[in-house]
Amino acid sequence: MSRRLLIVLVAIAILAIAGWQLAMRMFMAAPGDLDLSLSKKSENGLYAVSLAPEQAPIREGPLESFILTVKMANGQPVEVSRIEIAGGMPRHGHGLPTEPRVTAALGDGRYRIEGFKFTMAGWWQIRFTIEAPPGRDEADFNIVL
Ligand SMILES: [Cu+2]
Repeated sequence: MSRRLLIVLVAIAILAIAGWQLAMRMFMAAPGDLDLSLSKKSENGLYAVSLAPEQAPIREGPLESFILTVKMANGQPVEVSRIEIAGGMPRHGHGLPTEPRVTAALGDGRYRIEGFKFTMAGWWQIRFTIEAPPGRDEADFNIVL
């Protein structure tokens, strides 16, 4: 093998490794401007929704539960008839590995939601769809592990 060919091959290998590392960083990283707030208005402004992990910090691996609090946007109580839960990792194109569900209505608009399992580090998104007399509305939360 000529010295020149060897240099070209080494350069290609270095570029390939750097490219791979950059790709992996993109794959793992959450966008820098991600909204990490755990209290917000639902998308159409109907409800004030907040999410509190029952264990802190949220860990990769074990089952996790949250308390979701739903009120009218002005803070008044609302009779929630249904909460749907969806989510996943937007950068990875996969959903939640488990099917979390509401296991208790605790009063004052608070609901315990159990059965989340964050199987990988990175950016997770959780979407709650809330049904109540004022209408159906969604709230998305971002969690970065
Ligand atoms: Cu993933």
